[in-house]
Amino acid sequence: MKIIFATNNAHKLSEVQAVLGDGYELVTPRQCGIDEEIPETAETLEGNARQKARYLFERTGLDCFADDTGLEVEALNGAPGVHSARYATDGHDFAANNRLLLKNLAGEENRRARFRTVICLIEQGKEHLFEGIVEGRIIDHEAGSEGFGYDPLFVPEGFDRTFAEMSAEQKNGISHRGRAVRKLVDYLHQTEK
Ligand code: ITT
Repeated sequence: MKIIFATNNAHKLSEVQAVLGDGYELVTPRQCGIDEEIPETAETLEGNARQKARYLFERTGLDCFADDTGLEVEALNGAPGVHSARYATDGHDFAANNRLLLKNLAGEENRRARFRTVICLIEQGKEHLFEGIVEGRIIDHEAGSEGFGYDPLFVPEGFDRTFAEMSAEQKNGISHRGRAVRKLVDYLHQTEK
């Protein structure tokens, strides 16, 4: 079954495809002829996931979904949160974002943080939301080279390695996105029956 996934982030695409498995073929906006950046102007993850999914649905009329993810740091009152992609700069500069996060947490003892993903599926014109959360902490230096974004700084609860020190499979097994996508898969399987 083909389904459109509203992302231009290749890392996300491969993480989501791995969880969905062979039964689903993900199609990107570019493959549907949508080359412009899809607007993400809402003030919540839910709002952005819905905005991206609706944008695609209005242009294609096909089943589609989008995810929006944020890193919520307790000592920073939930920042960078919905602004995670543009924390340090206007672009998706992962290295600059990580530097700024470390700077803002310098000397801070409370390192608790969580990743939260919200997926909005539009299926036969109707919206469905799925959420995935992973709790953890921010360490004081980057470690590892797998994954993307804040992965080199984030150690999930119960582990002593960052997401960037884990294989894609290990990360997917416990991550915010893995959890949200498994809820999506459960829903899709139910509706197939
Ligand atoms: P799309 O909107 O095209 O899907 P994006 O990179 O902008 O891609 P998000 O808005 O969902 O994706 O994510 C915001 C930022 O949060 C992203 O740029 C990363 O810096 C960070 N992020 C998201 N998921 C992450 C993950 O699994 N691990 C580490 N950082 C992540």
